[in-house]
Amino acid sequence: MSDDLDALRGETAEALAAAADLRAWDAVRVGTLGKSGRLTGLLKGLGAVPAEERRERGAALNRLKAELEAAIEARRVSLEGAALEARLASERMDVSLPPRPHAPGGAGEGGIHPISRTIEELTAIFGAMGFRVAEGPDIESDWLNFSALNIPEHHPARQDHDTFYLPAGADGRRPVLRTHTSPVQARTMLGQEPPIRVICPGRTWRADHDATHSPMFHQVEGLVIDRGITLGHLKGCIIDFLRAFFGIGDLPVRFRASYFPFTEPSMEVDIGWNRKTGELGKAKGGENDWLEILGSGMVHPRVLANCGIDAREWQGFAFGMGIERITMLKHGMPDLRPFYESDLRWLRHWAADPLAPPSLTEGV
Ligand code: 2U9
Repeated sequence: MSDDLDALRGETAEALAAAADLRAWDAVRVGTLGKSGRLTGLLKGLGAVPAEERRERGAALNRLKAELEAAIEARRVSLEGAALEARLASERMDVSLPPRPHAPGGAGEGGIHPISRTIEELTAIFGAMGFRVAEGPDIESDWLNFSALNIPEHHPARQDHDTFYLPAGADGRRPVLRTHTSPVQARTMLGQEPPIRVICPGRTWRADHDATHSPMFHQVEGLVIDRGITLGHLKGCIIDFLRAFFGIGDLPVRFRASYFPFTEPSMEVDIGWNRKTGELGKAKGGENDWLEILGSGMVHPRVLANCGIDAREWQGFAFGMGIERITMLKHGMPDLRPFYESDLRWLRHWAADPLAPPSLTEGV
């Protein structure tokens, strides 16, 4: 073989060995096999070679081309393998390490929305009392949202709820956006045997919009069904929950007779607060006042029957409250509207630390 081909083979091998990364490798490839590359130049010059040498030189050039192509490709494979190894080594992480609160892109840059945090707290507090969480759809039949709960067709409560109705389905009945989470309890009773202990947090809808009402808001309702359940169980459960949630061990709690179609007897529940400062708890002097916080009662026997439960064997209590309302009261938030406005300044101010799990006795 001619000296120039030997030289090209040797120099290309050296240049490939010296190419430490894929950029340098590509420069060697282009300089050899590219349009103006050395080998391409030699191939182009074949026409000028005397006819008697051309055949032999052409065959030698083609052998060299195949050889160089193979050497260049082999070097690419080895450089890519080394680059991958280096990346794997530099990006290795120990998933068993505890999270760092302020790692870039880590937990320090995100937060839990106050509604989500309240739901976590409700879950923790009621979970410790043996409740589990049940969920259901936002779109409900009017039977589950109203009729099963002893709110018949022309009952004024249907108007009180300012219901969003959807177009009628095949059965001619209009589905609704649930006006409370009560249909989730009805579904739970229809779907499982007692005893039952559930809380049902979730989105609810009413056609109402002002400083203290949003058309979409959140409720949590609870239901206990067991043998021998009395008003005493209801009172103990609610008092324990309110004192744990607001973190005030001696929070005054008052039960006041009221009316709901789905419970009998029914009671509204008030907590003590300071009329002047708005602080929750026992106020000093004459500044004590009561603040309504939730509704409750013993499940109406007709509701039990509608949901397939024999009221002679099983009794139960239920309660319901607004999640925004208890969140605002707990943290002293003045306005409901920013909950849904996605204003980062508000979110950063009120967001909860995702690394601090809710405790069973969270302080205010
Ligand atoms: C079933 C049986 C009984 C749920 C209850 C209340 C009392 C109540 C409102 C308070 C303010 C909701 O956020 S609010 O608008 N709720 O006062 N809810 S008892 O009773 C039920 C539910 C389902 C099957």
